[in-house]
Amino acid sequence: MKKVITYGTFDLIHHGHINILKRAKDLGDYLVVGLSSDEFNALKGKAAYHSFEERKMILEAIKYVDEVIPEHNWGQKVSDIKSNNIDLFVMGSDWEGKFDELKEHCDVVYLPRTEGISTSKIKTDLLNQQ
Ligand code: C2G
Repeated sequence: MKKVITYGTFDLIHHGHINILKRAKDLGDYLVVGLSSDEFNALKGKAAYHSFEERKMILEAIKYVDEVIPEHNWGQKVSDIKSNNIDLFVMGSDWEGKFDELKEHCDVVYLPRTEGISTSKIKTDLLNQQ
């Protein structure tokens, strides 16, 4: 069984998120998502609309996602890869090259981002509609 992992905040789930989850799952048999905790989001300078538990529930309802684990910090990826027997690490192309050190432990693939959508765009567009 080929196990894939990807990480993110996945707030206000949109088709860009679904696209990366679908493509990541298509590259293997089992997809683990490292979901950023609310505390880690604060470190990333992000304030998610949905709490970790709400974002976890939504992700677990997506057919491409097999398992959700918490992402607490930048440094846990190697131990996650080892403890979950991960074969492939996938991220969107906005992270191109940023996680290449993981190539010592598994394959690393960056997939093209879905253009024209982002959680911050959703927030901005909704504000402008008011
Ligand atoms: N993404 C995408 N297309 C978009 C928006 C997002 O492909 N239009 C991808 C991102 O490239 C990322 C994933 O969806 O691979 C999740 O994006 P975010 O929720 O914004 O996560 P991010 O803030 O990038 O956190 O340790 C890694 C970090 O946790 C990643």
